[in-house]
Amino acid sequence: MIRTFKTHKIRFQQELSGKLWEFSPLSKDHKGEKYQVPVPSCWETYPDFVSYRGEGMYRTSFKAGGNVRLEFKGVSHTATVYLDGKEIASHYNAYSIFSAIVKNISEGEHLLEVRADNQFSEASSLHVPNDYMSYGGVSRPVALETVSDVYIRWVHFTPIEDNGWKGRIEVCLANISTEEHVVSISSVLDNVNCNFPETTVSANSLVTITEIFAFPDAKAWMPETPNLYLLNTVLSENNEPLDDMIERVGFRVIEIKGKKIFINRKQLRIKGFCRHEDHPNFGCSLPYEAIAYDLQLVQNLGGNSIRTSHYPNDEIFLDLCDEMGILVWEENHARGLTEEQMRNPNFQKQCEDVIAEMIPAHYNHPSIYIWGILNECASETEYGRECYAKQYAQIKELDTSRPRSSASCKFKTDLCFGYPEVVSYNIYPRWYHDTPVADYLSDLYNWVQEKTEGAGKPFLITEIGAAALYGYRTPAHDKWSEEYQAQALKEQITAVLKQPGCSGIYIWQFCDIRVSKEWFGSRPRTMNNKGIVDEYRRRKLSYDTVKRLFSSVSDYVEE
Ligand code: ADA
Repeated sequence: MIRTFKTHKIRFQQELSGKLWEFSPLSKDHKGEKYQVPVPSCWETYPDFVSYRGEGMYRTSFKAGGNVRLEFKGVSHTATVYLDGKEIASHYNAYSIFSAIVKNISEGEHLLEVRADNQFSEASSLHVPNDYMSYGGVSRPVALETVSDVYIRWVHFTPIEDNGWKGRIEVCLANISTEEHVVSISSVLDNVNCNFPETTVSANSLVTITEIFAFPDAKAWMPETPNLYLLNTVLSENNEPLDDMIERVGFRVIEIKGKKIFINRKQLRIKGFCRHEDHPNFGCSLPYEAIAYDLQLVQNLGGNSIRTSHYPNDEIFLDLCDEMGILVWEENHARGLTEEQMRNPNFQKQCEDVIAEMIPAHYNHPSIYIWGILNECASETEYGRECYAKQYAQIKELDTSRPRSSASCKFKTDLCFGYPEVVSYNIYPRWYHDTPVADYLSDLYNWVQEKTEGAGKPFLITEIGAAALYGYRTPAHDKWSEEYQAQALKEQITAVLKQPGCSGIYIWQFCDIRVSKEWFGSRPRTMNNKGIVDEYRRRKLSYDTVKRLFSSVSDYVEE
């Protein structure tokens, strides 16, 4: 599965994942070994590679000809791609989409090879030993397409509420030939025909056309009524349809007014979970059914949002959140980087690339209501502030329709609250320190209001929680017991939901996850055990505590 809906009818598209590929570990310890493995997958889920950190070559073949476009939804975490033995692409980062076009290849069978590398190195500023696992493999779907010389690169839809529903449709066209092309573009959404003026695309260039159209009969996308519409755009030349792009959109507008976050004019109360893409059977390559199961648990718990900690998520996850009405905080890839790590010469470019790939690819998902950056990075330093400022500015250039934020752990030293629309904090009273939650939270909230440029802005708690080892039960209610976690979460959730001016909470975290054994944290089981469910999604005592508290308040704040 590439997406949960077909994105092309005219353009030829074939999924190259969803079947077995050949895998060869490129390591002296596995010399000459070859395996048949499913793609997408992580090699840590192959019987003899549970802790393999190195390189692996994946091979498959396909039949095609003409202008071939290969799209990789994610290769973990550094990829080099070869077609018929010739390098055609390389990409850093497991969590963002990249593609390659090879023009005018001969009709017939072709060899596709993908070298994946999950090693840490000085060249890698974002994938570093961390409190999550950096898996290896072709970890997300792969699509093969053939495109005409002039084709649709992307289509973006921005809902507008203006005496009824309108929408701005932007279409980016690419001409990969040496001749100029004059094309016509027409879209259909909810039976409304949206025609663009004839467009000339010069040789070897890109052009973006934009129009606003009215959709008087459209129904709003809301968590409780996630109405979705297909936006079907066709490119024709001389009245011959050459290409198409089918996107799926929802009519919802996110607004910030004072300290409040609104969706279609209703004030949101966020009841969320931070979730890593992690599972003992799948690594970070969770299939559709496993993702859907997680989302069903989130809704069963009374949750209405997921924070994609700490990287852009798979499109199948976002498609399901669109369909199930689950709000998403999506963030670029970074966790807990120090100023020294942020001074890695590759850091700024590698962050910029993730943002530049994440936002255009995920722009149309109505479930995403906010963009996040740089989880717990050095926002208390002057250099860090410059980096945050650049990344917030980059997001604003790519998307003015959504607020921005960053989850900070810099208690009373954060310098960066002047840039984002929403102020967010990760706090762990009752776990890393035994301060009463309400006192700690109100002291922090008041400091933000009195001493920072975050005053008067919406305020979110983006992490709070405690660990519990599944099955460790004790009447002593000691730390690491399920009883302790349930008690801590009860105090934490109650305090956050009561905090005036606070728009909601993300519990850390949905499920227990594997962490890089190279990380200094030395977590029990080499796992982060703060899940409400364990890694197999077995419920801990805190599950019912969270469910009771989240279900006791609505998704919206009554005025
Ligand atoms: C931080 C971090 C999370 C996780 C958490 C914890 O807030 O953002 O990724 O490491 O701490 O479990 O301590």
